[in-house]
Amino acid sequence: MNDKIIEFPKFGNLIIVSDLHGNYDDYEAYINLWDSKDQDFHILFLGDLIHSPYFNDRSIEILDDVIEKSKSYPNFHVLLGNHEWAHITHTDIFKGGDNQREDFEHLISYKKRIHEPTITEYIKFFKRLPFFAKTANGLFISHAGPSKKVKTSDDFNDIFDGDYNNPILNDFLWNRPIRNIYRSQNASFTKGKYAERDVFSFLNVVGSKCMVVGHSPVNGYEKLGNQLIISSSFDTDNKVYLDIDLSKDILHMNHLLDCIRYSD
Ligand SMILES: [Mn+2]
Repeated sequence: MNDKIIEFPKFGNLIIVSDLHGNYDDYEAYINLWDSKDQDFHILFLGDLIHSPYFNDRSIEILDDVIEKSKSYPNFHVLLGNHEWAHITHTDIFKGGDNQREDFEHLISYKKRIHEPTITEYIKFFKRLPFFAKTANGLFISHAGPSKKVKTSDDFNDIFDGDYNNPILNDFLWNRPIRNIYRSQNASFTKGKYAERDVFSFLNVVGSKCMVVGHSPVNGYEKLGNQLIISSSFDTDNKVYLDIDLSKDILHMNHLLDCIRYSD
């Protein structure tokens, strides 16, 4: 099995949590929903654990705990997000005029006083993170996307070539949905974006029924064709996570909408 795709079996439970961006309180609240001792009870974070635009950035506390849990629990999972990817590729990433890649490096030295663990050690951890998850009951899960460039299963399998600048991988870390207001816009405006039909054709290629992503801040959740976008922490008053019974088929969006829970 490729170590960049997690495959969940047709039994047990799965909690799905999207972008935390350094919010440790939310991280803790979601961890409390999970039964670490039950091997068939999984928790999956969709990436972007780090980089807060706010004053109290607790990205390091989250990461240190995540690294510990990843070592101890086979039922604890994290996908790569574009904010972790920015450190792997040394790409600057801006929010409100701040360079969040540089700020994160400063935060490490500030929190640790000495430079241990270093950014290099965090990057090593980021490089171990998978890109995707698939469930036997019908879901495909990623940080963002899909990529319109995936037309065949070969296109999809070629993503796993070790190159973090692979353009298709980048789409799965950065692409955003085209919402209604954009529909009339021209082709250059839809670059790096995807529509309902792109979700359908991608799911067809990988043989899944529905897709789950985070990345784009939404008010709790938003549906785009057979894709569900969730916001579990960042930039929403309605924090949503998913509670999936892996033994039950998810054949269409109504089955997936039934799995939506509000965290507060
Ligand atoms: Mn993101």
